[in-house]
Amino acid sequence: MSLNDTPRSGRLHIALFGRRNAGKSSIINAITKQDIAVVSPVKGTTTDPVYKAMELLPLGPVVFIDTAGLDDEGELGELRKKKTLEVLTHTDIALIVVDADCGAGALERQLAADIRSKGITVIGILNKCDLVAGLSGTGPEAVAAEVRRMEEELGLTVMPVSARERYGFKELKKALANAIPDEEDKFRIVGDIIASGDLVVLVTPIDKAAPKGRLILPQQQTIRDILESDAIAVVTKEHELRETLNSLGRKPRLVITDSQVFLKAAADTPKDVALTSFSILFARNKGDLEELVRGARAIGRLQSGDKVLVAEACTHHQQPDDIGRVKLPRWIRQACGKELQFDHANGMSFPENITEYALIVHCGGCMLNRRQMLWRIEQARAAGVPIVNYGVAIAYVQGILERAVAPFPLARLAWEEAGEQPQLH
Ligand SMILES: Nc1nc2c(ncn2[C@@H]2O[C@H](COP(=O)(O)OP(=O)(O)OP(=O)(O)O)[C@@H](O)[C@H]2O)c(=O)[nH]1
Ligand code: SF4
Ligand SMILES: [Mg+2]
Repeated sequence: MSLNDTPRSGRLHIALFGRRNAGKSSIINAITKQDIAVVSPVKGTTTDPVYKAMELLPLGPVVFIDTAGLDDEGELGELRKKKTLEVLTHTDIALIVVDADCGAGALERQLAADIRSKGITVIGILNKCDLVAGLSGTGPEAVAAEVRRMEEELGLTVMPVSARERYGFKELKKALANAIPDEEDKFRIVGDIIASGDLVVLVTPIDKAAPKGRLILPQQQTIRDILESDAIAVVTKEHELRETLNSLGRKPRLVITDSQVFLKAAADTPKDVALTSFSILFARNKGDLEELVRGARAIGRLQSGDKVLVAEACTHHQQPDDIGRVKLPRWIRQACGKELQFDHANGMSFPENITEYALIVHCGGCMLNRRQMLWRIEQARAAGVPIVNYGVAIAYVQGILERAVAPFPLARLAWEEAGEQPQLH
């Protein structure tokens, strides 16, 4: 599977809007440093929306959408405008492009207001700054004045660029990265698989390792998400789970347990009640659970001599029985019964050559946002290397992954597609 096979829905959609000849197509070429879009001085060169999927640092996988000018005239022009505006139904970030030589007017003001009313992030681009700088002879000041005027008129952040001279694009990419809508907000922890009025039971051990006087963040976030769904959260320790379930009066929709007590929770939760773990919920919230389940299944297929990369997104202080350095390698060796070679990588990027690995085991990625984590998964997928995260790998080596992913149809399918569970050692 190549990078460009990523379904469009998994990528950030960035669409360019503006009048004909504003330089929308030229900007796509300048950002991507490729001649993707047709550019010409003839007004109305781009007639239909054009999609281009690519990897773009520091944004990750994106789709650029070039559109036809919104000031097009006649019957055909109206039709083109309609098609252009339809693009907004799947746009994450909209860019309004203005020709610095003409300035922004009523069309751009209306467009900015319309896009904002749909809740879509929007940034202004003042293009052809080379012309303004050249004309007035005052250079950067003239550009700055024009940017201020446009920011006031449209109520937007405006980035000055020249697609012809190819400047301003590093800053524009940074502005895009900052404008990425917070996906964690959109992507629920459990809210999408429960309904209002549902009972959800949470099993949280209170042992020596638990922090004093409070619940840990994933537990708090899960309770919050349940309450936001108008569902009912019942919190218990593992020892009281059976009694809790008996006293509920009706079947809960879901039991969510700390992975450490999964086996006890599984024994005490009737087979017809869905059971999962906090780590599985967060692997799904912060990544691609299906892909991670496929990665876990690859543990059973490892061969002696295989190289496994343990990747952590930050360089945290290492404990004597560090999970990434000590515990996980031991558990994985035990689970597959093979002699494996473990390499370690820490920090924001994968090593150059990941194709030499039979498996990547990634940390939970608490320092990464969903998009960054998805991008790493994407890099592994593109290189044909299975990838799993700590939470899913631990569930697998404990033999609990199958039940823990059962509430999620796609992840369950990913489990089933991998065939029979090999005998764990
Ligand atoms: N001086 C200058 N000219 C530019 C710049 N960007 C684009 N142009 C020119 O402006 C004209 C229109 O550029 P396009 O990129 O085709 O504009 P567009 O917005 O895609 O136009 P339509 O597809 O017709 O809507 C071309 O002749 C470009 O060479 C720039 O930064 N500076
Ligand atoms: S889970 Fe968080 S703290 Fe642990 S290595 Fe990954 S980013 Fe660092
Ligand atoms: Mg064009």
